[in-house]
Amino acid sequence: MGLLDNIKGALFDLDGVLVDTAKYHYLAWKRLAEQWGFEFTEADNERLKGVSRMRSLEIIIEIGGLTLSEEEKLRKAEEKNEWYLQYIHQMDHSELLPGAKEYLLQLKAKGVRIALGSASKNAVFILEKVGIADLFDAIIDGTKVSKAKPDPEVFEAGCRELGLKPSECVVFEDAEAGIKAAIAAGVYVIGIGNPAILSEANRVVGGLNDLVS
Ligand code: B16
Ligand code: MG
Repeated sequence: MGLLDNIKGALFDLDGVLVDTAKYHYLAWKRLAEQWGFEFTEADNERLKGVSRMRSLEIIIEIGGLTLSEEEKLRKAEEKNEWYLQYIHQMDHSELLPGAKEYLLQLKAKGVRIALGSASKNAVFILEKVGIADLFDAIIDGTKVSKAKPDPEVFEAGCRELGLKPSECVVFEDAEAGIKAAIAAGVYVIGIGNPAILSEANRVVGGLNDLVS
């Protein structure tokens, strides 16, 4: 715990760390798969966590054994996003994961600077819906980076926007790709979720509520 007492910056992934938007991504992707006439299971959905929208679509196309032109891919990704937006439009503060807001407030009270490091292009909208947007000193999301996790770009940009060195920061991540991205950026990473899946993280906790004191 000593390390967490001395950090100057904290970078948070969104889906799976602060909110559970994976269930809405799942519903929207499933609807697309049903249109195509194949089943998309919750186990398949695990492969999409932390992965960009276009890469997610490519995985689904692979599962369904389909071939799409680049133009069709863009159209289908847009269609999925419209359904996803309808789901997340209903979100409110009750959808924050346990301990998320409390932990952010606790870090802020200690003077720790806070950044978002998410692959989502809908991140700002979601932060506003659940009422925590104003707690962030920097927001790096899918609209600001060109290389998806496991590339370190998102976390490198987060440290830079906070004006801190990677060695002064910590990343909170629920996805394997995100943990690899944090390691590649040289940031200490705390995995959120199952230790068997997140074995590359420096430390794993069940949720942010385990860190609230
Ligand atoms: P969007 P994170 C990721 O969020 C999700 O885990 C992933 O399933 C999704 O495809 C990706 O955002 C892109 O989201 O379609 O909203 O741009 O975990 O990086 O916060
Ligand atoms: Mg995530």
